[in-house]
Amino acid sequence: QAADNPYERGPAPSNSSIEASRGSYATSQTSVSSLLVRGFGGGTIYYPTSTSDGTFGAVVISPGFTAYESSIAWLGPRLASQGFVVFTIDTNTTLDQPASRGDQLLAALDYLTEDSSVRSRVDSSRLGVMGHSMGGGGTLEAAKDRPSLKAAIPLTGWNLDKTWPEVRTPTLIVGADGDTVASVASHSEPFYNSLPSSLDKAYLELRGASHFTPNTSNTTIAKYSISWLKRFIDNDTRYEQFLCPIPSASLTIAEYRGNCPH
Ligand code: 9J3
Ligand code: ZN
Repeated sequence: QAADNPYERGPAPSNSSIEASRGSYATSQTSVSSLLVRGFGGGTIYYPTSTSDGTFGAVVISPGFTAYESSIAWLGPRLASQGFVVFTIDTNTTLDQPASRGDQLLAALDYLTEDSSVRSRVDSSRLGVMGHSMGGGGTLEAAKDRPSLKAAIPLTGWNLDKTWPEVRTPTLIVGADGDTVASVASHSEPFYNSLPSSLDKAYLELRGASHFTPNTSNTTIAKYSISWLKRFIDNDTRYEQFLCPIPSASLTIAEYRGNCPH
């Protein structure tokens, strides 16, 4: 790791390294039973197997309405292999609303850093949140409630609250151009627009995508999520090149907005 950034992990990135199905770290996983925790519904922790690179930043990920952790499981090894501890969770009930999902993301972060079997591998000062749909709505709730979080990424997020000027956490909003459940016009775009203009923020609209695109492996979601988490959880400016200048529209990107440089 570079002397000027004690948090940087892994080799210098390239476009192919952030698009790859796995990063440079071999990963392990451990299940967390819902019977042994309070405040969320258990889940699976994915983490770099080696302890020789010190601690890692961590991210908790919530599924959406009626869904289970299986619906976001692909992100576990995908992100962990790049050098993060990743906790995909179940919620207390699959019908929990976004505010509850936000509380549950924070409870799971607390469990991860204080009680879990991998707590010694986690840097408790470098944490982030992600989620799909109502879990994305919960991601915004968690960031609003805990401004010490370093990164937030709602994926086709859904929330009745459209205004997020309170957020102080660098936030990447991911929407889908063909989403008819949480249309970008009613959800992701107002979320993005309402975040403070001074905040490190970005809006990625996936092209040819639906509300459920975040439920299966997706290279565009992965490469920009990895870059955002690296840039803001690890303060790893090697990843700034993938975020700024603003990526152009393409076969997979309908629109990208943001404030650069970060
Ligand atoms: O988590 C989601 O998929 C939220 C979208 C939804 O079904 O909202 C209807 C109440
Ligand atoms: Zn609001």
